[in-house]
Amino acid sequence: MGVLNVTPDSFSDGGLHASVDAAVAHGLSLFEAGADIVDVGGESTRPGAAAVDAAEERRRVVPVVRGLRARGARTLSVDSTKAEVAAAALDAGADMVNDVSGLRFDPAMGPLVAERGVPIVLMHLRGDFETMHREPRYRDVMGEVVEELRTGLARAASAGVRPEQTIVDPGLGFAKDAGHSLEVLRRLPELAALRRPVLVGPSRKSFIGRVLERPAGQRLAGTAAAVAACVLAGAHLVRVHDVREMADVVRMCDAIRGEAAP
Ligand code: PMM
Repeated sequence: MGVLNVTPDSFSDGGLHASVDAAVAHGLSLFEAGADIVDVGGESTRPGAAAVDAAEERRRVVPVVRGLRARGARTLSVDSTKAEVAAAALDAGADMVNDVSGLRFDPAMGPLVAERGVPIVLMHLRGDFETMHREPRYRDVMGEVVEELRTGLARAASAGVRPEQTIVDPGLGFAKDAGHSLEVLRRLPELAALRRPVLVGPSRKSFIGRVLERPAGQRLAGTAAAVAACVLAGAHLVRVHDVREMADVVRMCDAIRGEAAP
């Protein structure tokens, strides 16, 4: 899954795609580089980022989804916690929803996804975008992530979402400090208990910066190491900015796992 942030302030690629045309061209280049899915997002979740209302988020996301769809994009995902934005993106041709709140922020999201019959990523996040970076505390981080994702799956089911349309994500860096994110990566196989495909988003994140003491623009090798750890631990999807490089990492890990004969 390639990341296409159409926000003025995302932490690692914010402001890069000033125009719709530039964003569409970048999205197409992610598919050419080997992405199976491109995830289009119009709200930054960076600490301290300004909240975006649904109308502004729609204005950012919809033309880019429409442009990509018109130019033959493969699978398109919309990264939003708002049902209104997701509905507009699905109308414009998106195929699936990536909800980092795991259906917690907008009660209309579950019913929308159920009605449209599209896949949904349920990510683990505690609190909201404002509070999630304030000293997250866990007794047993992976145990609690698994249980809270299980609750998210139940929330989806009670909204009428078919279980086979759900994907789970432990939410690296969301209400997790660097130690928590590293422990989640170390214990990733425990997510198999949920019996759903697993998506992980380690790309350029601050836990890599904490280990390597490098800014977001210099975390390519750190991201490669984290992506390898994810794939070798059984992740089915990885959400990354540097698609060409990470596609090689994934192919290599698949070969090591014996899943892709050379
Ligand atoms: N991370 C970000 C945004 N959306 N969605 C999922 N499912 N998983 C993630 O880890 C995730 C996400 C934040 O990173 P970005 O600002 O580079 O998009």
